[in-house]
Amino acid sequence: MLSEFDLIKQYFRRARAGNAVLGIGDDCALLAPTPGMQTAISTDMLIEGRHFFAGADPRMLGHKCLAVNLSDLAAMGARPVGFTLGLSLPGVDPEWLEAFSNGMFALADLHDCELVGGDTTRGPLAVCITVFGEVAPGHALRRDAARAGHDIWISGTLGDARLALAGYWKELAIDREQHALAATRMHMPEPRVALGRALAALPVAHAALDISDGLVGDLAHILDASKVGATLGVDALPPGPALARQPLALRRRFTLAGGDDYELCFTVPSSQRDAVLAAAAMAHTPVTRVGTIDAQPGLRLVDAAGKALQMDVKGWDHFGEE
Ligand code: TPS
Repeated sequence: MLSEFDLIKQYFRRARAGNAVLGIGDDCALLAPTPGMQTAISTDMLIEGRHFFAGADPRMLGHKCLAVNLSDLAAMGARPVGFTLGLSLPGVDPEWLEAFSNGMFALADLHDCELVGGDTTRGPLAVCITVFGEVAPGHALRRDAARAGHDIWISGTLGDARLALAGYWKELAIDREQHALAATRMHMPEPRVALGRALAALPVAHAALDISDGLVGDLAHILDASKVGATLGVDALPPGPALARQPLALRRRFTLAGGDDYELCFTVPSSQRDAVLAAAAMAHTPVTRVGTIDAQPGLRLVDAAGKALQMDVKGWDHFGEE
């Protein structure tokens, strides 16, 4: 049986040099921040049974646990630098650890984000990651920066992760192939780091967040923080490729309030549409304009003809359901 120290050495300590002055192995890691830059920090915890199913594929799980954290850096416009990993494991399963760490490091390397420390313990399967990033002062994409007259934009597509969940829950009968397509989105989200950084570099005011609890619930955070309202074109919301094959009512529900999307929702003055499209092209990330920020508080939903839609949708809430 591997000891905790052997386990870390075997699966989480790596030979390659990284960004840290001192990486894993001492009581603390030492990072040397780039002079003049601000540090962006975020933590996301994933618990078996709540954020992922028991028996989840370990390689994809390793990817997703880091991806949802990188998504928070993306939503701030920050460049990833490093992360720490807190891991609670029911036991030592070498095959599981190999696959988990490979999935996690494949994404970490893609973003030059180094594992600089962490802790492992025996317990129910749970993964807690804290990421560190850097952003130039005044450039972070804050939730309080939306203003009346801004366009609302979304990266990528929405709702496929929720469709996959509906399949697993047997809430809906979904064609096998379509479910597999949707499940890829649920298990392997792509953090929009390049887009976030390109947006942060634009010399205009902008707000952003990443959509984890569903667009309606998450957009409300921007509206609250910025003290504004919004009009959202429900049928302008881009559905994922699997959800696109589903009926209109379901498309509307799952694009508005799916959850687990990890796309960016951001607002930019409407005078800057070309600049947004140029930033998106540079980041190789599709973006869609889906609504406008208004001075009038509240969220108004409209259809393709601009007609008001009454829909009872809300975001994902771990505590609200009880
Ligand atoms: C087994 N789900 C879990 S957490 C979350 C969503 C949509 C929102 C973000 O959470 N049940 C299982 N797997 C899943 N992926 C879901 C439910 C869906 P947080 O705010 O904690 O980051």
